[in-house]
Amino acid sequence: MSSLRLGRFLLLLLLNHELSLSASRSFSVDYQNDCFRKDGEKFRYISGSIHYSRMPRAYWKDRLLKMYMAGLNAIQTYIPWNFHEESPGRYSFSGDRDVEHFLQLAQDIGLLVILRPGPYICAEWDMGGLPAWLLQKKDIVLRSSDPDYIAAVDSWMGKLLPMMKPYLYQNGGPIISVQVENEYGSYFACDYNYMRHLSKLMRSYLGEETVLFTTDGASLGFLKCGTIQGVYATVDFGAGSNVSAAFNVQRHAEPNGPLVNSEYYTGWLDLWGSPHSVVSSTKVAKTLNEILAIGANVNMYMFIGGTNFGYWNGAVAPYSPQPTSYDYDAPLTEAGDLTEKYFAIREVIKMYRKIPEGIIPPSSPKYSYGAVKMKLLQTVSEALETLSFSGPVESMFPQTFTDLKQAFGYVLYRTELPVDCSTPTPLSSPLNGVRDRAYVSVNGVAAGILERNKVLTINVTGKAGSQVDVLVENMGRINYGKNINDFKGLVYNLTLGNVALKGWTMYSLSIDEAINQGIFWEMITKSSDQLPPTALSLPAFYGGSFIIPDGIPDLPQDTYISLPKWRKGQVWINGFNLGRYWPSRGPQVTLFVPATVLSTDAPNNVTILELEAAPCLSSSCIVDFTTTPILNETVKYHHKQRWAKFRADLFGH
Ligand code: 6GJ
Repeated sequence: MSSLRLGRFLLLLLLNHELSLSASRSFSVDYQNDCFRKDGEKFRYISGSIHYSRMPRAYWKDRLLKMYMAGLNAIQTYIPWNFHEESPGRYSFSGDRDVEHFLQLAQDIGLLVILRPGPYICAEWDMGGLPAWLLQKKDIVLRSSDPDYIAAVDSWMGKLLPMMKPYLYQNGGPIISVQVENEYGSYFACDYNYMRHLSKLMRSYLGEETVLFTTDGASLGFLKCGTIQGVYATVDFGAGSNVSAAFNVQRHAEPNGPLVNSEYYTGWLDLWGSPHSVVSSTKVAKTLNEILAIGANVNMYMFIGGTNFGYWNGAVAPYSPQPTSYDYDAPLTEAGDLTEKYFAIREVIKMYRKIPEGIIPPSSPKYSYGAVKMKLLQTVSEALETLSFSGPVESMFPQTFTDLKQAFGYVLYRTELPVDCSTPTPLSSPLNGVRDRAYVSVNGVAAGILERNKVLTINVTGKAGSQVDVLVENMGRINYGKNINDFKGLVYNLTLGNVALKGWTMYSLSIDEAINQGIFWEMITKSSDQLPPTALSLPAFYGGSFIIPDGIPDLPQDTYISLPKWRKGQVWINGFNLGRYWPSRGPQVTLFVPATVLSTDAPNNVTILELEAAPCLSSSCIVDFTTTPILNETVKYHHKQRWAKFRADLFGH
């Protein structure tokens, strides 16, 4: 056969394969029989939520396999816009952000995918997944027809959705449905033009046959603004709910079609300063059984929560940030370990569908690498020139992170005392403008901490002209409700007495970049001094390292880092930003350390930014790598205390 004829023959074979593939693959809503149909057959999904952005790429397959072995036939995942477009037009889809690889893994394992690309996703994720650079337009109305918002959404969806199209079920991929926005009925704007625009936009990229859906809380009020013509309406509700009442609400929007709970809560979120949330396995299994018994479709939120690495956590209004752990008391722990809840759910599913036979991947072994001695490297003020890659910015009044074009982390604001303060003088944020926590020092001596909604005034002393440093920490943007346009930094003036402080120099701190460049590590051998033994000391960097010998089978293994007697800060291991620690507030006390960030080829470098006071004048200047997570420490600052203090500061009583 000539090469031309062979080529034609192969092309015909390929086309035939494609056509037969696409011809036989379909997923749709069957309104006559109140069900989904997959390839023409009745289909009910039993799904679980997993967020690829909350676990290392190397662990995706293990988690997905465990979900498959629990009897799930689908998974649900969000795509956080800010995780993939950190600045306009600068995209990242590789490594831990390779969503296509994640989708392919799910398909290879035999799991269908319910995709939730937002653009807003809530999810206890910074600003609900919306990129902070949207706030460059200060009066932008997020999640609306605001033209600047829509332009950014169109651009992002124009990048993302063509990438997703090949993964649609009808095109040979695992994606069976795509959510439009996220619980839009809970948002104040109630902008039908926005929702219509979004659904048209998604259809233009994904085709008319793709099942689009919305999700809202199970109440008529939410459905009023959350549903849109031509997009299938689903609801969400948790364990212990009245299942028939909840689905009756869905029936108001969808008199026919499959019953769907898109977020069946298997646990709940945590907040710094509030007790760890738990939901009983018995309760979760009971309501799950009720849902499956009536033939409804369900997605369990979360099936595995994972971790808010780096600065990715969100916050609940008026202001309570979520911790680094997103364990969620889910059937799989933050570290991917099997729980009693996992098996309780598996037993329920077993009553409704055949469970895969074979080995369930086991919980991972944890290794106790033990104590690592830490040494003071530099205070933030000493490291200013090194850390401020873009150099200082001067202005009469303080600028926000957005003004300074910084999304996450820390900015140091510097000014001077305008007058002598020989007696304690109030330094205040009268309009509650510290977003979110400020570490104040005068002439290099720690003076106190201002905190959003909690501490609006501290007292300072010093001579006129004394240098005042205010290190402001962004603790995570509100991810739910009308205040998600959560600007960070000093968003209103600070006052000394009753006079606004003027004449500011601001340093955006590129800490992650500096640590990745090893900037601190030249000094670890030199440093021997410590900070003075005060209750509150200057924000400072500490370093330590430990060796994991190579050639020992199975090492490195996962572990947890405990920071006994440290108070609050950020921790990096080998340059990987593990997240925030705040054992002085709780309930989380240890941080999960995936083995993927550890090395047997070189010393493992631990870098800590301690914001309040390190335990380094005693023998406990250590961090400890242990085998056990602690997420439920007794809370030191419960919300009742918090509100009383906030009210007293604001109203003086
Ligand atoms: C869902 O609505 C959301 O769609 N949900 C929660 N909502 C309450 C928000 C705080 C009061 S908590 C857990 C889930 C996720 O945030 C989900 O993204």
